[in-house]
Amino acid sequence: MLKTSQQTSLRQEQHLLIRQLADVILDCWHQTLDLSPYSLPEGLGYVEGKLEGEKLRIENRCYQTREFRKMHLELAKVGKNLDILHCVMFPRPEYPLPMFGCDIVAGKAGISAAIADLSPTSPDKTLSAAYIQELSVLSTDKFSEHRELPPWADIFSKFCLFVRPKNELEEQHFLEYAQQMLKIHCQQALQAEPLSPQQQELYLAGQNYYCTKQQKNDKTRRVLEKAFGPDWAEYYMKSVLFDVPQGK
Ligand code: BLA
Repeated sequence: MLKTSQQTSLRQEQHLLIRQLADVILDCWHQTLDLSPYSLPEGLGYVEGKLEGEKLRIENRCYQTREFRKMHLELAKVGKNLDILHCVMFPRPEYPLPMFGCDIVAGKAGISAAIADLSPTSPDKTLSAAYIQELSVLSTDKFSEHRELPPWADIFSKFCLFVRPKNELEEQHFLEYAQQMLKIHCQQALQAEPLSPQQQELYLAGQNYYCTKQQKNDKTRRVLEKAFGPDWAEYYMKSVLFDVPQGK
């Protein structure tokens, strides 16, 4: 049931906005950061599953840098009609950096969810003055439908953009927002200074809190459970999508 061999890239089969954002993310990573490979648990680079209903295919790319423990870009396809992009950048606990995360879910009727955020990991759950200053310039009012966040989502910052884009123009506005946010983040990361060991513990706790909350997203879990069963879904959410970083 599980296939781990490398198949032709899913990317060509994905919704245009997903392909564009995947390109933007990879370009930004390659252009600004000094990337090394990051190994996912054995066999989880490319995965296929089918229990009931439609086939789910997952393709993962993962890197690490001086500043980031793990930078994960995932493309997934459920049957012919559901395309997903998922991306999270986990900072190394040495640095006081927020978590960049984004998710696009595209169905037959278009994109139902597009979200991008830089989520704080600091003890007081706020972004630094430098981030706030840069992010304040970005505009979130170019969308006709902003979506309400679910109850578990108290991890996101006030700069979180969560929309259902109504047309190509709004899709491009989302792409632009995510790109600007990512650019700000990579620039800030390059200037980050290491924390004291006591502070590191606090920021690590902030990352743990973020991961614990993201693991409560039932919509993600349900898609994975349908294709792979509940045990595998639990394992995948805890060890690949939102693995809680280890302290020293
Ligand atoms: C929503 N995520 C969803 C939805 C699906 C997935 C099917 C519902 C779409 C909708 O409500 O219109 C599925 N997302 C997946 C799957 C993967 C995935 C299967 O990433 C991976 C294999 N989710 C994230 C990240 C964020 C995120 C990094 O992975 C934010 C930074 C957010 N996704 C997120 C939120 C919702 C969502 C907030 C809406 C949840 C809700 O309305 O209950």
